[in-house]
Amino acid sequence: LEPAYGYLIRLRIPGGVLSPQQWLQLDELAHRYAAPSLRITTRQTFQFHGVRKRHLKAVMAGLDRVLLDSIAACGDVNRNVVAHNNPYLSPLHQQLHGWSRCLSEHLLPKTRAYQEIWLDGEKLAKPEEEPLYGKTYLPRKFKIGLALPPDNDIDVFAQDLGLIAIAEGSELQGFNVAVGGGMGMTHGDPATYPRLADVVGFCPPQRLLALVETVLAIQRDFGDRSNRKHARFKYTLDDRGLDWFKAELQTRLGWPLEPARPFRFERVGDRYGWMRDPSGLWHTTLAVPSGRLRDTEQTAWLSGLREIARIHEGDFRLTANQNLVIAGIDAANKPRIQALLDRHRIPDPAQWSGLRRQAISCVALPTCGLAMAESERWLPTLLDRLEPLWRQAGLGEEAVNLRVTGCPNGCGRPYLGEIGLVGKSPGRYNLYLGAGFDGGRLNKLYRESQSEDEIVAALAPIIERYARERQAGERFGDFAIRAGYVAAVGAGREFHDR
Ligand code: SRM
Ligand code: SF4
Repeated sequence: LEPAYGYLIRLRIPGGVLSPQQWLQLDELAHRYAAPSLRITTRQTFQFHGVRKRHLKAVMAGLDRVLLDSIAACGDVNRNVVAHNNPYLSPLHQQLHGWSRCLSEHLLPKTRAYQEIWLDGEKLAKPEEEPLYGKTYLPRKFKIGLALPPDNDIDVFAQDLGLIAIAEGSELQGFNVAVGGGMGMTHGDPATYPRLADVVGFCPPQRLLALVETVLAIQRDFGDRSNRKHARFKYTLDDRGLDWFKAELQTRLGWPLEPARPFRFERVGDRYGWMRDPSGLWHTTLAVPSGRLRDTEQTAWLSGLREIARIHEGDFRLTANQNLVIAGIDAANKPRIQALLDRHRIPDPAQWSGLRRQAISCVALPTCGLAMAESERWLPTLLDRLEPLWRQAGLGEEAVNLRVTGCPNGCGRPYLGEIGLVGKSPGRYNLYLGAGFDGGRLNKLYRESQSEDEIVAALAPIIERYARERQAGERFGDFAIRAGYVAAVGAGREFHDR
């Protein structure tokens, strides 16, 4: 007899796009083998929680039947590639999605071990060659994301390698290349810190695969393998310098990056509600609290989306903010889909304050073994206390980025929150303020180890003052700096400076 452990299975879904048939299969697997719940992650994919050991193979086989897998969704490899995915915002979406798939496939480990172990594939007779990852793989996980200005909906500067699409009209010219983003740190260890990626140049599409592979190989060869807390690409770059990196990159590639091209991000987060694209198709972005899809008394998420998948002819798109787009709906199907959303009480974020709309939380307890405090289960309580303050101050619709995590690893990218809360111990959080609304500036510690009451008490006067004194168009994070609550953080290394 052994303990009935519940396992986590994370899928690889580059760019977060799923067909209705794949949706129905995931729903079926969730009902048979998981909570039943599906959890949209901050990297545009799904997790099943609580899968029993004896069911792991059945889930993997079920994924395989609809051409999905969980390869490289965890481990010291390139992780799920995230991409801008609001098709109504740009005709370039398709190209970015194509690139996310292409990069994900290109950087997959070549081993057939997954097939052998989970899918009763052929027994591997001899050790395999891993041309890119070698025998020891990468020193640490590696993350790639593709963004399309003006929307920084994937938090491109939080990626190890961020690719910022540069377009002229509907023509993709290439990508600005940003290197060395990462969120994770350890409380009380200033040698660890969140860092935003630096833009180092521009790369045309035909050279992108070579570029991406070479950046990864540089981290493979120079990343610190002696200390896992210092093994991410961001530390390799800070230890050796950006000039060293650019020189190494050019030597390996045999050509230099072109100078970075102008770009401007305006916002992070998703745009909700119905939108019609120029071809006449409709898309609707749903706000999914903490990305958790399950049937509750308030909302029948799984049942509603299952019924929609049965009649939907477009696709489903997961966002890197844990939300969901039902995309490519023709005009005739729109009223039917809206009726199903209503019948299953899927919330309409138009009714929500700007604080609730942008909120993200990581999973944390009860499933995350690294959690120091609640996050997903606490967010509704926190919002119920902060939202009235936001509304009473007259800020109703005004958007602000609230990010909560149960520990400093940063899975909800909390150091990009204009209000960031990071678990310190049960019921206690560090409160960070001052991140950029466009995802281009980290926040900074304002108060340490605060209880829920203390957090509300600390934020109430700042919210009131912001409502009274903000300048035209001034964001909460910018105001927190101008009003002197925190200093602006430049480089990640300055994150802990007092
Ligand atoms: Fe994460 C570890 C959940 C996105 C930084 N993350 C974990 C684990 C697997 C805990 C563990 O190692 O035992 C968590 C599983 C919890 C659970 O019960 O489900 C976990 N991470 C998540 C997800 C599900 C959060 C969410 O609420 O959506 C996200 C899944 C992403 C995916 O689909 O691949 C998730 N994790 C992130 C992000 C955000 C991102 O990638 O954009 C980060 C910060 C960015 C970065 O990597 O720097 C992140 N997770 C970490 C770290 C710290 C890494 C570091 O450099 O220090 C850990 C711990 C570790 O790797 O040792 C971690
Ligand atoms: Fe777990 Fe910490 Fe990640 Fe939250 S931030 S899911 S508590 S590892």
